[in-house]
Amino acid sequence: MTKTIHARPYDFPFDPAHTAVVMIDMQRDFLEAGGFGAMLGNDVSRLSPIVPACARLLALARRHGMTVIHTQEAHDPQLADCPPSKKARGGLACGIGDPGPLGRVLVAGEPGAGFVPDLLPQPGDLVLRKPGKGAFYATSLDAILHAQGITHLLIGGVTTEVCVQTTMREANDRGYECLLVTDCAASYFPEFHAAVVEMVVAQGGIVGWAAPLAEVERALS
Ligand code: C5J
Repeated sequence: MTKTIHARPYDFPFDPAHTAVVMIDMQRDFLEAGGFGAMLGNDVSRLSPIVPACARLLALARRHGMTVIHTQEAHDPQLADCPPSKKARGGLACGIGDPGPLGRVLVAGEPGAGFVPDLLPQPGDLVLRKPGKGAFYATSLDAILHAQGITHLLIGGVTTEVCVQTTMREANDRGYECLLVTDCAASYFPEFHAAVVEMVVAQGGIVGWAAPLAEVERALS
C-alpha cells in the first residue's frame, strides 16, 4: 500500500513492500576512537548522535516488513580486494590492514569492522560487505534488490558525503527512487552533511529526496 513522505523537493510516495532501508557503514571503525575514521584525523564524536535515530529507523522498517540492509566497508584479511591506492591514501602510520586498537583496520571479522552495539543486524536483516565507498561497486547489491523487488531506498549511515552520497548516486543512476533520511546520516564535517542534503534535492531532486525521520514515521503511522 502506497505511503507518502513529506520530503524535499516534493512528496515521496513509496510502498513499504518494495522499499529497503539501507544503513551505510555504521561500524566501530568509523564511529569509535581507535578506528579508521580517527586514524584519518577525524573527530569521531560527531557521528554517534545519529545512532538513536538510526535504531528507530531500523525498528520501524522491520515493523513494516521492509527489507533492511546494513553495509560494511571492510576488506578481506589478505587485502586482495583493497586497491593499493586506497591503502596508500593519507600516508597513515597505521592504516588499512594494520593492527590498531580495534584490531586490523577496516578488515572483515575484526572488532573495528563490526557494527556499533546499538545497531547490530537482527535476524532477517541483510549484511553486505563492500570494498569501496559506493555499495553497488563490486557487490551483489543490485542483484539482491532486484530479487527482492525493491524499487525504493531509504538511506542513512555514515559518512554523508562519502559512502552515503556515493551509494545514493549509484542507486539513482540504476533507477532506484532514493530518499536520504537526514537525521539518520552524519559526517565528520557538518557543513559537508548540509551541502549533500542540498545537492541531493536541488534541480528537482536530481539525486533524490530528503526528509527527517519524523516524516518517515509520520508516513507510516
Ligand atoms: C569513509 C564511509 N568515510 N563509510 N567511509 O571512508 O563513508
